[in-house]
Amino acid sequence: KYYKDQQLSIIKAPFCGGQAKLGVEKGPRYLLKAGLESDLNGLGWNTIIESPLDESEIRQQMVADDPTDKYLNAKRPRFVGESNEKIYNCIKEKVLAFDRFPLTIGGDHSIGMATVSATLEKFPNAGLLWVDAHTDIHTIETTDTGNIHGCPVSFLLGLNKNLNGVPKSFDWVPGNLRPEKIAYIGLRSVDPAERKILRDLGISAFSMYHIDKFGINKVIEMALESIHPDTNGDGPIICSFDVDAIDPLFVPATGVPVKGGLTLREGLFVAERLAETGNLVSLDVVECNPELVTDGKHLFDSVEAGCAIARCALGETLL
Ligand code: NNH
Ligand code: MN
Ligand code: MN
Ligand code: MN
Repeated sequence: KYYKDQQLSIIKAPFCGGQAKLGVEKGPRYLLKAGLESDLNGLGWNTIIESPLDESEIRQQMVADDPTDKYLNAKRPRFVGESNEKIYNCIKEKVLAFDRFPLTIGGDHSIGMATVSATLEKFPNAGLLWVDAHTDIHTIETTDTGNIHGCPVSFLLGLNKNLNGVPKSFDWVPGNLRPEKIAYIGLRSVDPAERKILRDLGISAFSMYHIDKFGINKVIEMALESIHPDTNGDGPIICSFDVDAIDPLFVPATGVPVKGGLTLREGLFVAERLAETGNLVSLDVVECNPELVTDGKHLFDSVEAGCAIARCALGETLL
């Protein structure tokens, strides 16, 4: 509906600087090694791969650990800001400018500030569905861990704009997403400062409690209606899918696992429902860390779940 006939770009975003654990930069390579591109081609997509960041350079920069790259508690603001600017420019200039669907594979979730910002410029009316165990809405001042993968939503909302001394590396972020256009699904780990932001801004948030209470189908309908209230949920949708939304029983290879999450089916149902709407304009699949496993089955399960989210959202199970 929103793009030329099944033209797809897979943007590899091998970034790890938004959190502390090495290995998440390997996510894109592992998802592709598992056959993601040919699976999507099998669904009729014409695929190009974009590589705005170099995996080994990113890893080296992370290991080198520049101690001057800090802002208050926040770790590596320059590394995060500059790397994300590259992803943002790539998506704008090489993907969206050619009317291609952006599927961005991470990488840690800080990259959501780049992918969502880029897509919003093409679809200003789009709503954002953030599927995650966490809200990732800390400001650069409230973050207790200092990990900026817990902050991308605050950047999208422009909450870091009027703070003193925020590094220039984030100047490219438009930060004009309105809080009414966001809905969360899958929450079960929200820090006190994040809870306050959610409440103050009145952001729609569906936690695991709501999923148990209403069922995943009803929750998705409520989430879509809340981001597109005037059209009964109909309108462009950006989905940023953190694999840690799904229970660690199914996706153990992720940096901040939280028990009590979505079943694999519930996670895939979200993706399938998005495909069914025909309204999906951008998808991220992030936070798969192939290094955080103790056996091969855990690795296979986690990578396969990431691929399945992308396949389902791009139409695999539409009949
Ligand atoms: N809220 C925590 C923090 O700010 C955890 C964020 N971790 C995530 N988010 N994986 O998706 O550090
Ligand atoms: Mn996240
Ligand atoms: Mn998360
Ligand atoms: Mn096992």
